[in-house]
Amino acid sequence: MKVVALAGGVGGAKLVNGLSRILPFDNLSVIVNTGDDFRYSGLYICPDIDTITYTLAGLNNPITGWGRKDETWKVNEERETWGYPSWFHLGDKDLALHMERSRLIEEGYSLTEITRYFSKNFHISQTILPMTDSIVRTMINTRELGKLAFQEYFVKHKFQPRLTSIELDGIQTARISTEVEAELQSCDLVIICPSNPFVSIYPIISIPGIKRILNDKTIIAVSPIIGGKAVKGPAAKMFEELGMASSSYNVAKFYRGLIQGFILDRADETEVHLIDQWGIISMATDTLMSDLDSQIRLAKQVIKFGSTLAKGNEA
Ligand code: FO1
Repeated sequence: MKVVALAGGVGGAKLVNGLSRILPFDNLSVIVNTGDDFRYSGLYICPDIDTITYTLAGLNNPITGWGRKDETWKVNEERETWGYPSWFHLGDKDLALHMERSRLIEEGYSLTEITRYFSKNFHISQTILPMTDSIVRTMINTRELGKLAFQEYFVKHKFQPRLTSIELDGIQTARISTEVEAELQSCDLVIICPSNPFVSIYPIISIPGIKRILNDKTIIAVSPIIGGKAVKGPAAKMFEELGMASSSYNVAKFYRGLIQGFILDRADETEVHLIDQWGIISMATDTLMSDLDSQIRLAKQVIKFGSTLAKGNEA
């Protein structure tokens, strides 16, 4: 069974890592959010692509979830002595990757080509694809500070300003790449990873060509909310600021019309019958991925559940 996973950063990377241990490498592709990408210190940074890449290469920092393990910070420290406002921390090895990507972008290579080259360099066999080669930027409108680019909101202001709405600059003219189109067309199952629905998944499913293909696919989503709380990041806070309770039920509601299946944590099992009412088949299991074993265990359950739905849709 050919699987495409839609993913943002850390939460997505954990499930993708589990999937990579149980599926043949040529049966797994990951389409990654690039709405968080930005230029910093003159460099082209793609945080979510890099988190997925480092994770599949076994090089990710297990404490932060982003960046490299066994990292040094000499360049960052040196720049801080010059008074450089380094609110976004770049380790030395990570920096080398951003420098190389920036050089290749300057030379005219697409993000899809560069991501493939990096994967090859790190001996990753699965396919990692940016959601688009067009420039789409997630902008966060806030009560206190107005419109902020995603990383300013997320890292610089530690997602403290209150969100009023989200905009995707460039979305109207964004184009699906031939690689994303081919992977989606040929897959049997799409898995929406337990990433933030608003800022990690919404940008991907908003790319005009992607949305069109998804309408014909079997899609299941895994909730990033457990017992009303986000495992990491601002998802729970965003639900509340947008006037909704932070719950798996509201995650399923957000994906209503797109997904056929939904996986939520046992802590939220009482929400299953509410979600089923919308014709979404849901399943409760342990969704917290605190180590490799739990990533693999969840991945197995996701594939088993997804296969049943995909076969049902074929019949
Ligand atoms: N997140 C932080 O909270 N602080 C950082 O200094 C930081 C640096 C960073 C460098 C490279 C990279 O690929 C990711 C980095 N992140 C950092 C994570 C990133 O900003 C977010 O986790 C994602 O954009 C949200 O998915």
